Amino acid sequence: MKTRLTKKQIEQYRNDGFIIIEDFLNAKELAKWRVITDDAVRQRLIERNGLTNQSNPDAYYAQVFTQCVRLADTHAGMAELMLDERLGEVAGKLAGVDGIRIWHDQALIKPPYGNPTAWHLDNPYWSFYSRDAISIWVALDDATPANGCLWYLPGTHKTARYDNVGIGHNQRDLFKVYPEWAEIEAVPAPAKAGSAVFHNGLVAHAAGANMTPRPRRAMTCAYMPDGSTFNGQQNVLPDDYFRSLKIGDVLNNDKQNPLIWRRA
Ligand SMILES: O=C(O)CCC(=O)C(=O)O
Ligand SMILES: [Fe+2]
Repeated sequence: MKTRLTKKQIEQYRNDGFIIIEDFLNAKELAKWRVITDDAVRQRLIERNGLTNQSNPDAYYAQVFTQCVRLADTHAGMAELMLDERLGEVAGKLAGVDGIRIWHDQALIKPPYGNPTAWHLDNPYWSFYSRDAISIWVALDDATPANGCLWYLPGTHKTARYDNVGIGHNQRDLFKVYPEWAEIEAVPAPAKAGSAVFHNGLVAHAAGANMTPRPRRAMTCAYMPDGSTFNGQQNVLPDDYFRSLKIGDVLNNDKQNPLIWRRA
């Protein structure tokens, strides 16, 4: 795993709101991530389909990607991958924070000839608001403009508010909320299998359609800076925990949001 970051990479991440790290995983690690992700997704679809977005496979959103959230909760191999301190270290150093907790992992498999992923922001969906939230998106297949690699509107994390839109049928819905972004030229983030893209939770991003007869697999994880507080939204919080929280409470439950890295 390529954990060394240059000053230039950190600067680029902070300016653009995203960065591609080529060959983040080596060949052996990539092989392991593929096997574990495939197994965890297969198991989730068979055993707990209701926890996926595949209960109605004909729905538009089901054909954007097969989405399996918090696989580390139900798959020991995935837990081992996701709890790796090195992932938190890279995320934390890019974000410039002192500690990194897992918000949720998620596998995102864009199916053959799958729908595009409409422009959106991530952090507004979650139960905390932070300008330093960050996600990792690891390509398990070569992600290209042909099969639905990510695209970004660079710099938008700097002016984003916590307003958002759902990932619906219209690519351009986000511009109803942020008309000032509609003229920005989008930048693709092609990523060879094993490469990783990190992005800020407030940067505008999207993915194109998969115009190939093969799936485009990605394993991702969203991170919460340590010390973040509850904003009143449930998102992936279990009912009991959600009901016990008051707005402003620190989200420091180590089982729900493991602290995987702390600055030395
Ligand atoms: O993989 C995709 O199509 C979208 C990914 C995304 O929105 C994310 O990782 O936040
Ligand atoms: Fe996203």
